[in-house]
Amino acid sequence: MLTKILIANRGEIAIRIMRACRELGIKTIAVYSEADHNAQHVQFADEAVLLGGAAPKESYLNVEALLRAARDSQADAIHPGYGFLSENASFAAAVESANLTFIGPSADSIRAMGDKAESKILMKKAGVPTVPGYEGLETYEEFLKAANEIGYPVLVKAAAGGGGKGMRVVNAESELKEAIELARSEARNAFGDERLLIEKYLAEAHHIEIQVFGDKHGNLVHLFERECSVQRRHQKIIEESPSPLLTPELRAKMGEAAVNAAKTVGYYNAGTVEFIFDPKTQQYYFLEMNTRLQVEHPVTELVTGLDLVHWQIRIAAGQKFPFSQSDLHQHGHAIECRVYAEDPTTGFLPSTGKLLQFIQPQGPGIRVDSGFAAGDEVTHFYDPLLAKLIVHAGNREDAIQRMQNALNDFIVHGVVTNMDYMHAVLETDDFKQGKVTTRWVETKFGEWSIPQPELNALIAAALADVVFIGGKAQPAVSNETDPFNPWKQTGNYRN
Ligand code: MV4
Repeated sequence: MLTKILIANRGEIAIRIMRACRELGIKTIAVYSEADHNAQHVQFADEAVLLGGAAPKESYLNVEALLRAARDSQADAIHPGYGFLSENASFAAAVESANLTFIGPSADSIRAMGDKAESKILMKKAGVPTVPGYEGLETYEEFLKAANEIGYPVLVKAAAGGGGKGMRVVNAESELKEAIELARSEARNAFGDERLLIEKYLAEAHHIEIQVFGDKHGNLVHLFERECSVQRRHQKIIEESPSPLLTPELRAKMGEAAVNAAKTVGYYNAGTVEFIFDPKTQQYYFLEMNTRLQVEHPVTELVTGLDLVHWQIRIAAGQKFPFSQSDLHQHGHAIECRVYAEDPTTGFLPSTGKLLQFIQPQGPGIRVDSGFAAGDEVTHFYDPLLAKLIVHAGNREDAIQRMQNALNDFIVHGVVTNMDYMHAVLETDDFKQGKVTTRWVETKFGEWSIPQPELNALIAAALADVVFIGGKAQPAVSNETDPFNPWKQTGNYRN
């Protein structure tokens, strides 16, 4: 078994991974940038190593510094979390070459799935349904012929891309030429690779993904689906499991397709196969595979009762995954809301500053994964994700209600958050009926505006912040007669 793991990440996911390590009796090493000296993930770890400057390239993307930190602190494995280097095949290979265990799939699996054109070709060969379209086209004439054959609207995607980067919808022939040129230069700038693919655009579809899990002995299962259709600019905001759309038959078929997709690249550890699902035709198509632990993995954990990070670590250490497909079941309903420090009234610009209050909701069926505490600074250097609020209940309706109550109970002062916005999404009939497609937020939920808080609420919030001095919770009235008062000071109390 592994004894000491370096977590090559920050924020909530670093802490999430460290929790799992502690539970398994494994020591943890945090890494951090100059902007993260006082970050929660640094305080949570057994040891911490400074990588470099605030810019990700100098710190969390700095392969040399990470490998040096692992060697100097005698780690035996590296967990990459999500984002940063988690889907970098060269990094995975470099970790293994340094005689460390990479907690994730093989470098070859990451590489095979990293290229959207190559992975699509692989999937077609394996019989996994893909969206009708073409790879490997070059001239405008070739694209024109393909588009006419497919039928508009079509979608032009960067072959090297993923997550929606370099993607362009083309509604008619008149838009095709410009779309190809724009997508090409975007792809060249973002990935240094201008190859494009073209396919049918499914406008009213759901984004449904299947969690897969495999060990290094050839066992591979799926852990059911997550519905992730509530997105803005390719950033998911609400995820849930089960999907309100899937029948048991469809779920089984998609699960099987996902397992086949993963087997094609000899996959082990945690992975996610993304599908686009057309509710009209009930057809599902492979989009891409994410070869990492995902942000929304807690939804699957609550519904299956499995700790995915525990199993990632055990599998990386060579253990067998002991469950077969028939052992796995979905229990109840889970929803995740991503609480971002961003302002819905400014087009969701990041909102930075000191967290004057940060009081997390509690109660049965409520989980909060966060990398922040009151007094912390939210900076512009990194993702503005403050916390993931995850609820679990017996059924979808109860889970929605539980989430709305938990959002109401989550107190954040000092930065603006998207919590009111998410509360309003959960309140709509479309969401309650499970009718939210990938374009719903941006096309049908545009007119939402922030409700004005009551004056009394503003006064109460302002008073609450006044007693919050220097980032430390302090009582409004200091009780100097209490011998155990942690704030008791000699001399002048005010600072
Ligand atoms: C699509 C699609 C519809 N048709 N492909 C988005 C990110 C990447 N994983 C692939 N994505 C999509 N591919 C076809 N052929 C819809 C999406 C998509 C999406 C598109 C526009 C706006 C929001 C979206 C959210 C999720 C998926």
